[in-house]
Amino acid sequence: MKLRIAIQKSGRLHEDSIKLLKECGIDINNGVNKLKTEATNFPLEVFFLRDDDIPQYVEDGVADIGIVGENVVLEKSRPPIRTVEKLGFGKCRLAMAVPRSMEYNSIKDLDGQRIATSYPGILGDFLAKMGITAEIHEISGSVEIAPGIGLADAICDLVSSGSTLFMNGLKEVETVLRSEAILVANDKLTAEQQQLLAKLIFRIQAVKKAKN
Ligand code: PRT
Ligand code: ZN
Repeated sequence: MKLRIAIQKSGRLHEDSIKLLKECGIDINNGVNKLKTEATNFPLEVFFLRDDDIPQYVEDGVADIGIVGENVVLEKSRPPIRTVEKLGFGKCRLAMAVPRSMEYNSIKDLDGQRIATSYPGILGDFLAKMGITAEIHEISGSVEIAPGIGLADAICDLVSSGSTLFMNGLKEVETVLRSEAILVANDKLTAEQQQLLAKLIFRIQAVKKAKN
């Protein structure tokens, strides 16, 4: 019996995910163009996937656990699957931004506006909670250019350093969500898989402790 973990195939979380496994003493053959590989010294099978697909794979039990941004889990898996550990990398925030020239005093200024985002679910919940009615335009990439081309009045997108917003003439005005990479798990693991997961979590916690 093996534990199957889904991690990002390439992108911002790929290297840190592999690094975390290594730091946990788990050696994997890191085949760049492979869909999956196996650990040589731990009963772990590793699937390389697009981050957007990871919540579904874990929810369906095709993978038992996964490493993915909390933002992706909250958007793609509603209600979200079980988070077992925060991992401390991939930190960012989902934020609202408006053109720098726009006068902005409070979230009420977004009432009736068009907001472009790749996170319509999380944004919809946030606006409802804030009592704001806005038009959500879902776009899959390059959200930051939407105000400049007249597609939207505001955006809701991931931010880390803020330089992308700056370069596009935008200013950050509200934080919708703080996010980092998390370890998620299917809720129907066998007893044996749960034991393996506990072992992995124990090692992850030791790695985190050593860094503090
Ligand atoms: O191919 P695949 O679908 O797997 O990858 P992807 O392109 O969808 O995701 P990827 O690799 O860009 O991001 C994976 C995860 O990293 C995200 O889901 C977040 O959890 C996390 N993360 C952390 C970020 C950022 N920081 C980040 N800055 N994801 C995206 N960005 C983008 C943001 O969308 C914007 O375009 O970086 C730009 C802003 O960065 P700053 O530094 O200019 O503010
Ligand atoms: Zn993606």
